[in-house]
Amino acid sequence: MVAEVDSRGSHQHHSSSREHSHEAICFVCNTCPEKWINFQRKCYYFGKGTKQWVHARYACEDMEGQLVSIHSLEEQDFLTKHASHTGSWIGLRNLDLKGEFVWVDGSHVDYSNWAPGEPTSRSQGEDCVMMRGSGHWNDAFCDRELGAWVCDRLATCTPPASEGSAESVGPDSRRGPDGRLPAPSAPLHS
Ligand SMILES: [Ca+2]
Repeated sequence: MVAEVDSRGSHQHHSSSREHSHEAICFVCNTCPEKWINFQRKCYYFGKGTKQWVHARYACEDMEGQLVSIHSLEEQDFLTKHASHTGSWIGLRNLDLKGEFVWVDGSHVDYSNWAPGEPTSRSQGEDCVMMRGSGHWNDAFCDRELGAWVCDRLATCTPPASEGSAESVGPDSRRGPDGRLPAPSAPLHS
């Protein structure tokens, strides 16, 4: 069972119309738009083309995504496998004078994968973060032209196809007036 909660903290309206008063429906959340790759509950787009950080951010937003945020070793490993070997912009940047890095999508910085000696922003004014081919992070100048970037967005959730639904749905299906199959005690032979 997957709770319908957006782990990144943005709004996601909770739909209860299908869940009231009967058994829970387990939604499968792995549907992605074309050209996006699913991993766990998110979809990833590996963009190619020379861009500064802010233009990579816009490119993701144009596709209804965000520059990627990374929250676990598993997610990092997935990205390292798929991302450009020459480095990709990610959604982390240094917003303020305190030197704190924040994710574009507002999620907590609960994982990091800095390269040894990084970040160096405090002394050098590097405020935008890239992922090297090794997967390690480096803060870099935001106007640097990088050849790749990574976007993410939540995967779309769909209820799983119930067993036998493909042949049972029809004009004379056994579904009741509320659209549900009868209780298991009802005879199911045809
Ligand atoms: Ca750096």
